[in-house]
Amino acid sequence: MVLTLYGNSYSPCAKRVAQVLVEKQVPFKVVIIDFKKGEQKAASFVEKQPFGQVPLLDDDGYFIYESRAIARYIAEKYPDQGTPLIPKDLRARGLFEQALSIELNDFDAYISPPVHEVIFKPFLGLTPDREAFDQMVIQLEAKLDVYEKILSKQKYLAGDELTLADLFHLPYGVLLGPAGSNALDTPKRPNLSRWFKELVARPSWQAVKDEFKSMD
Ligand SMILES: N[C@@H](CCC(=O)N[C@@H](CS)C(=O)NCC(=O)O)C(=O)O
Repeated sequence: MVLTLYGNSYSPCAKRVAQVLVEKQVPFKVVIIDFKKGEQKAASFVEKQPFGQVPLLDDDGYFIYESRAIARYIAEKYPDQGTPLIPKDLRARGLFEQALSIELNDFDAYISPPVHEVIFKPFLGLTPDREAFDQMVIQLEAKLDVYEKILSKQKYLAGDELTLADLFHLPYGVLLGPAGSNALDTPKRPNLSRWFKELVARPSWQAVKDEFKSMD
């Protein structure tokens, strides 16, 4: 049975999963969860995703949520098709786990707050605080300086092969420019810019970045 992904076009996390499905050449259909109608908090949805959030994946009655966990499930379920996104060798896998931790703790934790401040607050009828945004970006930039060092020695975050850890940066990373910071695309950090531009240009990202739609 074809996989079903619940989400919508406003959800960076749902796009994170959609991109991995495209990379792995796995057909999927989508069910749109309308935030304006509060569908993510409906009892029938919360039964499957107790936090009342998207994305949620249904694989023939097996339900899994949390975008990164879903992505790993997909990459492990289809190891021999599409792009290999999880290294097999023990040491390469260790560095992959390291890169996943970096993405979560040194990137996501620092980029989500400024993006929420400027991009998502207005959806909730709240006014963004530009000064707070600027302060948060300063903290993010300190982390990106470390990324620059890492990426000056290797092509990707876990080494010279692309992994899930790289792709996981995209959904929030692409919102930083529209939010008002060029921290991911500046001559100050040429290797970071090279890496991020290459990720953005991937056909899988181009296919999912705008519209949340079935691909089967
Ligand atoms: N850590 C979760 C975060 C899920 C999340 O924050 N989802 C947002 C959209 S990206 C959502 O459903 N927001 C609606 C709400 O919280 O009511 C993941 O990676 O899947």
